Amino acid sequence: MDAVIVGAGFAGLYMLHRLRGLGMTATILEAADDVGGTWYWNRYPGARCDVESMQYSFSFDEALQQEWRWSERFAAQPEILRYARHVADRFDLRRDIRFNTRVERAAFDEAASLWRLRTTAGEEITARHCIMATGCLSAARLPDIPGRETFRGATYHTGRWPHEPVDFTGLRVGIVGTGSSAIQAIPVIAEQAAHLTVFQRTPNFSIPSRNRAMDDEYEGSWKSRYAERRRHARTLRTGIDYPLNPLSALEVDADAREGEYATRWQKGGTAFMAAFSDLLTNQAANDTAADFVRRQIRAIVKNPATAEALCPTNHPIGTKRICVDTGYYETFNRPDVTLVDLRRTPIEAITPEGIRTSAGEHALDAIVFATGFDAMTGALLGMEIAGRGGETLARHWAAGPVAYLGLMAAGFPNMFMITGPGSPSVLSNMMVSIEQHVDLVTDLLAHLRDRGAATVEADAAAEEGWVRHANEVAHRTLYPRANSWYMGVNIPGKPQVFMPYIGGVGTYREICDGIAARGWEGFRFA
Ligand code: FAD
Ligand code: N01
Repeated sequence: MDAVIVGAGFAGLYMLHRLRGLGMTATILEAADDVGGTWYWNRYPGARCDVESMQYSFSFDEALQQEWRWSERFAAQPEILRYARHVADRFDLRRDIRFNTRVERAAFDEAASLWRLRTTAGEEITARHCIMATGCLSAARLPDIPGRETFRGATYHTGRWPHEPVDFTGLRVGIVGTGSSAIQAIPVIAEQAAHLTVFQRTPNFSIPSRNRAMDDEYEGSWKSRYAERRRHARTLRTGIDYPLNPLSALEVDADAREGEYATRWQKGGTAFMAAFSDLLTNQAANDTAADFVRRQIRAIVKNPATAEALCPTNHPIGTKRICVDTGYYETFNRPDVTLVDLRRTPIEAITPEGIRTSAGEHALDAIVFATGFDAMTGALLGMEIAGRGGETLARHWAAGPVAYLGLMAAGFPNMFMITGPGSPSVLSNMMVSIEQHVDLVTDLLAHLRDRGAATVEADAAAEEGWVRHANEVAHRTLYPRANSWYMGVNIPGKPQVFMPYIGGVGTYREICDGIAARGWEGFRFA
């Protein structure tokens, strides 16, 4: 086989399609029993995208983007999963996907110039190229709370939600976490459960989605010039086409600033963070946006103590992934929803009956862990990956992930990581970043073939230079000030480095295109 791809999310699907276009033989190995990745696993109530569906979708095929119809501004998980399945069927991808196949080891055989992959079933698969499309947010993480196994009721993780319906009717439900997943799930679970207790350690900023049914006019405004709008989005910092204000928050007067925030709050969605150009680089500018959102929280939540507990104060707005919700803050006005502020009363243990904090026990029938992921590196390091000389990726990344362009790690020939650490990935519309990386790998493989080489590999100096650059750019922003999963802080013992590339999707693309145009500088061919 020419190539083996690990993962059948959007990245793996598009990669397979492009490799076939090159005339290469390729197979996807996928742990799940269907395609979809994120949208296969994250079936929790309320799960939906926060990049508008007209943009959170593939752009590589004009007929596909014209024919598919989204029912809402932000599609819900079942619809996005249907879309992934449609793509797999439309491009006849399933015949080269092996489901229920988890890769546990991938090793480069230097003598044969081949990757040898081993599955948990003990099977060996070999291929010239190995493409990791294993996802940035696919290694779900349960918290290390003592007594977790002793709980008598049902437990769930948002990122490993069961396929059969979960009915919380009449139950006392507890949810641990208040990140994006929890913020989407809480309003929906609250409607069903007899009582919902939200265990919050760090409050998060959330913007209303103002989700609505798709209207023909809006859909038409995209579809009538889809290719052009997609091209434009690729040049932008986040890969999302929404109104960007070029002004600083500090160069307009207070009324104008308030007006801008109010308009964006009313329109909803992550475009709020594009209200001014310096919200993520200037603390004083950022404070104005954070203050605005805190005022909205206090206006929505009727109980002043609860409102105060929900107000984030320990990180600049946007430096943890901004959340987008449907009725999140309003949910705390329900008589059957309780907020437990873990900063005041930390969790001591999970007991057979519920969750015990320093203030006492909360009796529960079910617990939902919305506790996130070992992001960006978790799925990769969940396998044993060995490159030249048996060097493992775990050792190579002992001080934090390093990779040239976030695409290839030095010493790991012919192994590519789609949206790997050091690329814009999670800071962007991931569909744009996935397509860009897959196209880049396709071009690189075509180049390799044209020059008659067997291997391509990142140069160690190029890798070091890229990591230095990525760090410099990150430290020009406010992002490293937050204890976020971008920094690896949520995983005990994980090296704390800012993992995604923050230079912007458009800039990153220009850099990659320049490198390719100059004969793939920083890559070694043999
Ligand atoms: P994934 O979809 O994560 O797919 C990776 C696949 O690899 C999985 O199917 C997994 O089972 C498989 N795999 C991993 N390890 C192995 C192994 N060892 N062996 C075999 N198979 C393996 N991004 C946005 O841009 N906009 C959004 O609105 C948005 N919403 C999100 C909502 C949620 C709830 C989450 C969790 C993430 C969201 N994201 C969003 C990010 C999302 O992960 C990406 O947009 C995108 O779906 C990633 O696709 P992928 O193919 O790279 O990875
Ligand atoms: O995970 P998270 P997520 N005790 O890591 C808490 C994407 N996504 O699944 O902040 C108590 O953000 C933790 O608290 P703290 C998006 O990129 C997108 O919600 O560590 N609490 C935090 O509140 C997102 O960023 C959408 O103090 C504990 C929460 O659990 C990423 O996926 C929807 C704890 C984890 O939040 C991850 O989001 C969903 C403990 N021991 C996901 N351990 C969209 O809307 C952890 N926590 C598109």
